[in-house]
Amino acid sequence: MKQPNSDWWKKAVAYQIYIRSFQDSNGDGVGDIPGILPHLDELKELGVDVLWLSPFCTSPNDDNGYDVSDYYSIQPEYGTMADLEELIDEAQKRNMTIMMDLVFNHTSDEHPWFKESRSSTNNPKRDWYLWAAPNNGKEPNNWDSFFGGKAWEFDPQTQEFYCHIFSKKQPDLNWANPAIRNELKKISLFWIKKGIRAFRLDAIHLIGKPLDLRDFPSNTKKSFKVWENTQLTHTYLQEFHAEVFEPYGIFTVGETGGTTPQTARLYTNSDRKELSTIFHFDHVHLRDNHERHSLFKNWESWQRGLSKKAWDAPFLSNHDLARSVSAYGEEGVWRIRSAQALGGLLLTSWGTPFIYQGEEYGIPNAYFDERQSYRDQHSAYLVDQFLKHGYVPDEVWNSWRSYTRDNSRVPISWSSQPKAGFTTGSPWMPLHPQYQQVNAHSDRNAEVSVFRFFQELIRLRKKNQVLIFGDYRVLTKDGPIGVISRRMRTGESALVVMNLCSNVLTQNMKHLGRKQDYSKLKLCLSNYLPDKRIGVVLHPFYKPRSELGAAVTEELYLRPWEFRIYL
Ligand code: ISL
Ligand code: CA
Repeated sequence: MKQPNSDWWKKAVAYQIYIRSFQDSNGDGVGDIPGILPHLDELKELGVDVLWLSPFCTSPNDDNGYDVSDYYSIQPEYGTMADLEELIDEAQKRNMTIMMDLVFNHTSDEHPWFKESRSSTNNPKRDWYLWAAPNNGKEPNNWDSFFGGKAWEFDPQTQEFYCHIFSKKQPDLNWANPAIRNELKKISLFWIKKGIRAFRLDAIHLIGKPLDLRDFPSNTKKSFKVWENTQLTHTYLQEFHAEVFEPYGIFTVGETGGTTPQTARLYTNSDRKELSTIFHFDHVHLRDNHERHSLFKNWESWQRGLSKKAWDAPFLSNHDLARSVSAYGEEGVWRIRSAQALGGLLLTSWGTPFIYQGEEYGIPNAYFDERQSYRDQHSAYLVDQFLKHGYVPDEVWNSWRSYTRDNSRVPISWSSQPKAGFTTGSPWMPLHPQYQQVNAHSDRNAEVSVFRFFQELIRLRKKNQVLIFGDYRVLTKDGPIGVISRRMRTGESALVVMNLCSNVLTQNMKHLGRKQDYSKLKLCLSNYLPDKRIGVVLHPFYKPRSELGAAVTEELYLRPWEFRIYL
């Protein structure tokens, strides 16, 4: 067992497994818990320490497990409690920790609590959810749902509305009721007893809804602001910290949309005793706004914002987003180099980095040709809304293919074998159209490999604490060239240099930072160095001007998507 209160997770690298799409073990076409076991060794080889598993509790699957109907049992299609216990054990043997995804903002409408709650206005569990009488025959207030439409559903039986910030099959819990908070603590302790030492807290920024259920001000476009990241949310989290997280030394990451570096610090400043760290989403909107060239600028502003007294949980993709190489890199000739460089940005960041399954192989978006290949009904609903509002169908279709969260839910391409090595049956969602060329097996055996570069990055990060704890100073702010200086009080320092675009660029170092901070450093990693194992120069068009051990030159010549570390 990990030592309570030690910050072991600060040195950790985390990896997200979306169980459904990771590996099927029994041929039913759905990824499952036993399917994870045979991959533990390669995850260990990669260097990851924490495995975040997407929700595995029993669920009617309106939202792939983010709608829980029983917090104490395992979704049958994912396996049994014994399978999960075995996974926890096997992970522990390898010194890895399982992070559980707690979906506590809402339950499924099929959860027995909700069934009771909706049965009558005086049921003892009525107050476990958010019910309100109609306002002039309409919704009680003007709150919107993230999945489109209003956040209220009318229930004919008792003639009142219940609140659902997500789908109407995901009614929101009433956190103001202490009975609910006690139930949720009991659930957390049940899983802690099973050996879980890390939690990801789903949509946790939404738990502190204003008690008066007030309207959002008419001058804000969306209602999200009134119930996001409120003071009440912090109060509830402090209670959980004292009673659940702190006593057992739990690593927590809260999913907190709508945060700024300032408000993020309220959650993660350790003095406030709330969460170890949070996921924030500023950078994921860059692509929607055609601003992905400003990734570095956005990224470093958060890094600076959190690098004092707070801890970040940097990520580039997850099960709700497009593939990172498609969103911020290049899918064509520079796919591999850009996937490597993005991995570099991620794995040298301040905070506990989260890799999303498949990112370590540079898997791009799938871009299916048929609409019926996609599965997520909530993104489909949004598309229909756009069409209804007169958007051009081709444009909607193309942007859907780029943005839909189904992109990251396509089953992992493990090999060029039939069914991509994911299943022996018929997969729950179509396989990646490129799986024969782009897959885990071919990447690991290629001359230029994303996996091996990630592995090298993690190895260096763990060996050189300056890459984890060193003071973070950014020397170029605007990108696409990023230069970051890291420095420990002991004098140990590092220089991280990256070119996040497909052009050759040069960077003059003359007036950048304090020369003494990096004049003695030597190049120890680049994605353009000859691979030691293969012993060849990897890119035929560029001479390797940099050699291992080279010093930082006054003029840095950076190839497309080159990523370097000097130590
Ligand atoms: O709050 C947001 C933006 O400000 C949203 O992005 C929100 O955080 C996000 O949609 C929440 O996602 C999580 O909860 C959902 C589930 O569908 C997602 O898969 C999950 O990651 C409902 O449980
Ligand atoms: Ca299965």
